[in-house]
Amino acid sequence: MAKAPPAAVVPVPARAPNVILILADDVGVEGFSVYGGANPTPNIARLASQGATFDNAHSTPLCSPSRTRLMTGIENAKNYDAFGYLAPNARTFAHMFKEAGYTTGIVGKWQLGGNGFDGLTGITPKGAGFDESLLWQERAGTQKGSRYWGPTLSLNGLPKINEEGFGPDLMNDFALDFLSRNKDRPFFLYYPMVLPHDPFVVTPATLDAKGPQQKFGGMVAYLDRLVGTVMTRLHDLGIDDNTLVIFTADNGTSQLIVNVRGGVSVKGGKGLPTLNGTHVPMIVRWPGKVPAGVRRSGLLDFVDVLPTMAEATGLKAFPGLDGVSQWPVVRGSKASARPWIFEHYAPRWVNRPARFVFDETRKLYGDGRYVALNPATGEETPLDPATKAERAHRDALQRVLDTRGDGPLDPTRFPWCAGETSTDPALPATVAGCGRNVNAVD
Ligand SMILES: [Ca+2]
Repeated sequence: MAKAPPAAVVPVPARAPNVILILADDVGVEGFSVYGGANPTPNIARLASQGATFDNAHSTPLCSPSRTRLMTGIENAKNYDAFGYLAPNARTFAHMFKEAGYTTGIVGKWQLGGNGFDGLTGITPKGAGFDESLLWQERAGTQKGSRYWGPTLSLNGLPKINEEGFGPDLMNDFALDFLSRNKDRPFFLYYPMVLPHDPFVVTPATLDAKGPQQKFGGMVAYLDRLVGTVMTRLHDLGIDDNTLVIFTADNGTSQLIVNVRGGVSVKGGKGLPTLNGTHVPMIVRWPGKVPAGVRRSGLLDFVDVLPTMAEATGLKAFPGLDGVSQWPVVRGSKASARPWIFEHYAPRWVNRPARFVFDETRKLYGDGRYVALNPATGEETPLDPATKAERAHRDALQRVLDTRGDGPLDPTRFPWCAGETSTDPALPATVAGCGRNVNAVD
């Protein structure tokens, strides 16, 4: 008997819109001038001046949980199994585009193939729906190598060790080449940049930078410059008006870095379930389709990105997602698409787990802490819900926490300490630690 033919790919029209999703690594809103930050980032400001900028968009506090959430449109309680890992059977936004006939590419950081400590082997870029890839940390553990100078990369699944060169440049060259090669057919490019994550290094444009703070500033400026080259290439290829571009970041800035935003010093909150851990840039640009230079105040959760891209391009999002489309908010026909954001944050990697829910003004943590939010400064101020209105507000958030059905938080923080002596005899080494840090953990 003849084998069944492979599932037919529905041909997309040649003029179906392209999509580029750029994800910076470890930089909150305070890192960008368009959000009032002191770092000069003119290219990202220009992107914002040509599109819609969300003032209240949130990732999770850490790399892997954010990537899982962004790529699948599903809340972490349901499909986040370990740090540096995404299950091989996961359905991602790349599948959505690929199954619609798009050419799909990814360049930058992967970190989903397994963390090397728990025996789990995660999804491959190909398995996640990407036709082409140039990635750092496609495999975990000791094989990671450098992402910056002389980077250790994988090209379409095969090792590509570079003795020299600056990783972000090599990756950006791949991105630009991908755009040029695919200008005549619909494409999806996911560009999870490695910048400006630590280690803080000099860039080709800031070879004299000294100290983490100055180096970080140079890395953000370099990131901005690379985004500018992507936009220039789109323009030069004549596909500017047929391409949706989204720029965001995967979590707050490193806790080692202090940025100035609107004259206020903002300490990075990466890893923490606070505003400075989750408040990230989100800029959506598509000339002719998205109004230019507008701000959006409604809440946006990373789970919303997949359904938003689906509605924008006329594709069908998978059923059962936790995200909602923000496309009506992007376009301006609606002020807000969601009343709250809930996160089940159990990274199983260094940082303490927490559950929390927040709306535009208040946040309630699973341990009962109730705080007022100031997204402009990142401050969270503890509140005593003494008034009737405040009690009602708190109760409404409590109902969200009570109805998530997400189960207890996994307390694991140091998976590499399994089987070693705990620093606290009352707790397992995977919870309390074993006095051994893992370098360059993410
Ligand atoms: Ca990150």
